[in-house]
Amino acid sequence: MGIPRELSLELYRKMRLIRRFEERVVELVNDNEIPGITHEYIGQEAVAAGVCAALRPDDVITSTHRGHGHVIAKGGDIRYMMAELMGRETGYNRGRGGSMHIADVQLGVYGANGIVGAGCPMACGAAYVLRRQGDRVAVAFFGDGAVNQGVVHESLNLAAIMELPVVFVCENNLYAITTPIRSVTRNELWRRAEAYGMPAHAVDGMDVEAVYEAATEAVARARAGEGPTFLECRTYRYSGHYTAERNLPHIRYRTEEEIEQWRQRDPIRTWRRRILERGLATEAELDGIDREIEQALEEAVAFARQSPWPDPSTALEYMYAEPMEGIPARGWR
Ligand SMILES: Cc1ncc(C[n+]2csc(CCOP(=O)(O)OP(=O)(O)O)c2C)c(N)n1
Repeated sequence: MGIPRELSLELYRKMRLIRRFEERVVELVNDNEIPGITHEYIGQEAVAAGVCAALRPDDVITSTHRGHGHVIAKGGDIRYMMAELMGRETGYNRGRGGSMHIADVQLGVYGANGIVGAGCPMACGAAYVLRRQGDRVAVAFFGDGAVNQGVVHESLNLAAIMELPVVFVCENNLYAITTPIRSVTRNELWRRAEAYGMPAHAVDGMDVEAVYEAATEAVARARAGEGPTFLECRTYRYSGHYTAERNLPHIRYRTEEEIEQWRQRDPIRTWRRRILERGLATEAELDGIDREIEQALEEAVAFARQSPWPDPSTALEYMYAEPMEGIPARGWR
């Protein structure tokens, strides 16, 4: 019954890796080894892990400013991620993109994105092309705040009328920076997508199994040519909107009690317990996975630290796409 052993352990491993990667990243931001700030995904791990487990390697995703979890769940290499965050030449984007812009086209990661909602039209565009090439699927991850962006509504409408193979994954963590969703959106988020004519429903985003099952169904629909689905995954970020929020004690928009209530439903702890209850693994086996993750993390940090900085003389490289011969046919050249 339920998810088989191998996948159960893989989901555990992915969620735990995302959590520990981010905890390590926060330490490195505090130590100024990672410049600037990052947006933590801690608490939301079940969404990325559950959705990406339902995908094939050749499917694609678009991500958000809170994208580390999505990239790791899609199979991203944490050595290249750590190097990217530290601004090194060996990073996914040669140190130019940083935390908010990790992309790996081969891996099907069409970019994390700092523009709220912008991943939705990108996923539609990708899906439009993918559909002509076979049965690949595009997933757009975005937050509850993005649901009030016009571009998201255009994307939902377009995907519905064109029956595009897209799964819209809204991670409703209740807040857009400090704005509670209830103060800007009256009805249930999934109902808006339903109005555009696609299956849409709410999912427990703290339960990786529920997310995996909902995503599997949505992906199967898309693959079969039956068009888009909208999943509102109800989840919570334990940390502030971004790393520096902890230095802004006057910013108060949620209570300690609320945070604690969600922590009680921690997706990793819950899943670990369920694995043990189902007899799919022993404590020792799960501890072994935890240890492997710690080692992989330290290797990633060491890899990044030993990697060279980009050569300043190349600062202007990779700023613009190379124009393709003959496109546009007439125009600016
Ligand atoms: C188009 C656009 N408008 C505003 C912003 C500023 N901004 C950055 S993050 C954010 C809130 C996003 O909230 P949500 O979509 O719920 O994602 P979450 O941060 O909760 O993951 C806003 C308004 C932006 N980056 N892009």
